[in-house]
Parts: sequence; structure tokens; C-alpha cells
Amino acid sequence: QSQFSCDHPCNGPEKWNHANSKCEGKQQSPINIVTRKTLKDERLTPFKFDNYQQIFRGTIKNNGHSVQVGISHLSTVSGGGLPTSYKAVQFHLHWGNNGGPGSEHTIDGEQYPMELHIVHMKHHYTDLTTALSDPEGVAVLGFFYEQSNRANRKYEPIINALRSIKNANGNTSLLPVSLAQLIPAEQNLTSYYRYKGSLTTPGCTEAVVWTLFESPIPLSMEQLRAFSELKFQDGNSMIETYRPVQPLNGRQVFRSDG
Ligand code: SG7
Ligand code: ZN
Repeated sequence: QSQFSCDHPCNGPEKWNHANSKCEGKQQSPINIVTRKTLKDERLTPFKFDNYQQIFRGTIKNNGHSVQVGISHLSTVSGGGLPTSYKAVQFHLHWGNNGGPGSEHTIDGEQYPMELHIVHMKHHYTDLTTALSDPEGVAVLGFFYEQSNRANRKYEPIINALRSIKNANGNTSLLPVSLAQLIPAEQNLTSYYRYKGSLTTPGCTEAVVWTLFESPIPLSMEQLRAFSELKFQDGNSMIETYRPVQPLNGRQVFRSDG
């Protein structure tokens, strides 16, 4: 895989097609989900989350184009119409400018302020590179955020760490946190969308089973704005870290029964 290219602006999505020919593929992500064109699929049953409750002390890193937390304990997801179980590898976020539109996927043209991606790979793989050579090797669980009037206390470990990683390549340890506390309660995760797509950054590999959950995660405006305080590798404000929506090219988007 080619590494993320850091032309100006550093996130430069318009340059990605030139950065890697795979970014011109026919099954790219993100997409706009047109809900009236989605197809209800009985196989999209509830997910089974294993060990999402585990509290861990992760390291959060400003990698120059996003913030990312690696997951070194074993947490897996299965069910949800996935072909097998997948283990969590890392999570990261995409956001806008000071709480403005910033999600990668859009629903009926609506762009949410932020989007969380928990990246998983099939449980029997040991590295992402191998998983990316399998057309269903990676499963990303995507969650939208919505602006709320109240601060979300469950996000304090993440938000508080941001001030220590403003510059690219900065990293700091998180206060104890669990994956479960960062996503909506399990009973609110039965409504979701499913389609086959790609990584949203170069090399744009078409190896991703995408899930977008309907239920958003609330954050206050102040919490959302904290992400815009970060800096890209080139020193500019780390804002609008999303790739624009890509053509569906005839793909069907499915929805669960939830
Ligand atoms: C960010 O998004 C990073 C990448 C991630 C990519 O550039 O978080 O992570 C690593 C390990 O480089 O790529 C393979 C992978 O997870 C694309 O992820 S995304 O499609 O979920 N946005
Ligand atoms: Zn992402």
C-alpha cells in the first residue's frame, strides 16, 4: 500500500486519485446513502460484540492526518451479517471545521459533524496488509456524531488527551477507556447500513465491509471543536479530514431490520 501522501493541503483528497491508481476504482468509499434506495436484508442481524467492555490504557496519536488509537487487546465483532468474526485493530475519526460538517459518509445528503471508524480485520489475520488483500478482509464500523447541549462525559479521556497531541506525531496515553463507552449502547446498534467499499485514504484498497450505524453519538459543540485545535503535518489546522463521497457505480446499499 502506498502511504498517505501529504501534498498541500495535507489531507488533499482531490489529489488522491493521482496518489494511487486504486483511488480511481469502482467500489470506493465514502458514499452518500440514499435511504429510499436501500434494501432491507434479513441477514443483517444484531452484532455480537466480544470484549468491547474491556477497559484499556491506549495511546492516542496525532499521525499528521487524524487522531488514532491502536487496540492491542482482543476485542471482536461478529454477527451483523459479517462472514466471520473480526478483531478491532485501531480507531480514528474524521471531522470538519470547528464543529461544522465533517463526516465521510452522508445520509440523504446530510453530513454529520464527525465520524468514528473502528477498523477491524478478519480474526485469523495478523496484519492489516494481509487483510487488505482479501476483498472482505477488513470491516469498519462507522458511527456518526451529533451536536448535543451537554458534554458527553464518556468522551473525556479522548477530548482531554487532544491538548497534549496538537502537533503531528505527538502521542500521549489515554486515561482508562473502553470501546463500549465510546459507542451507543448495544440495544441502539440494531439499525445500520451495509455496503462493500474501500479505505477512504490511499491506497483506497477495496477490501472493506462497511457498516454505518444510524444511532449517533452526542458530543457538545465544545467537544467537537477540540478536534480542530490539532495540526496537520504541515502545521495547518487539522480540519475537514474527510474524503468527499464517491460514486456508487451500481452498488446496492443494504439496511438491517432494526
Ligand atoms: C487513516 O485512515 C488511518 C489508517 C487507515 C485509513 O489514514 O487511520 O490507518 C493506518 C493503520 O494507517 O487505514 C488500513 C487503515 O486502517 C483508512 O481507514 S478508513 O477507511 O477507515 N477511513
Ligand atoms: Zn476513517
